[in-house]
Amino acid sequence: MIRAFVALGSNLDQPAQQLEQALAALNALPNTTLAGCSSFYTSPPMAGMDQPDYVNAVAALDTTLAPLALLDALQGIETRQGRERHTRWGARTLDLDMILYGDQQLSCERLTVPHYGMAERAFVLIPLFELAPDLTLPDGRQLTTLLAQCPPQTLFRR
Ligand code: A4P
Ligand code: MG
Repeated sequence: MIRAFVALGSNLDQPAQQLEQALAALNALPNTTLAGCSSFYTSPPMAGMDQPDYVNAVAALDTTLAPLALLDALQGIETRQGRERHTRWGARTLDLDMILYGDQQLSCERLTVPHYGMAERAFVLIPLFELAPDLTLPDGRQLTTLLAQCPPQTLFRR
């Protein structure tokens, strides 16, 4: 069994409900249990983009799915919740990013884990800290160190 962490984000079509629906879908995945979820947080879009605010959270999964099978499952949930891919960083009904897959470091065309942007994203690090305050990344860095170094961002706990 691997403990994986998934970041959830939405800024279209009732974002908090999108996250609730996604959590139910994650819990229903084969060979996977939803082990926990952080609080939901509201934040403005990164890089001052002209979009609605996001709702973000992080979920903990216990799974025996292989990394690419889990990615397929996450993308299936995104698609079923009406995700359309137009532009990178575009507004979306649901984004599911695989933040961590156990202590594995993976890099292939479809999947880079740990997720490339996590260290710069307070909307990932703060909810992750709720679930796993003592976490150490596969490269040995402490989550608390990443949090201390993360650029300041406006984030409201809902
Ligand atoms: N991919 C590679 N590694 C991973 C991974 N660890 N998890 C590949 C998930 N996918 C991964 O993703 C593009 C491709 O990345 C996938 O086909 C997959 O094979 P995507 O979800 O189709 O496209 P995207 O989400 O538009 O791109 P990206 O780079 O994932 O966007 P981000 O980085 O997720 O940024 N502001 C706030 N406040 N909150 C947010 O949640 N999110 C974004 C999106 C922008 N601004 C935000 C937020
Ligand atoms: Mg994404």
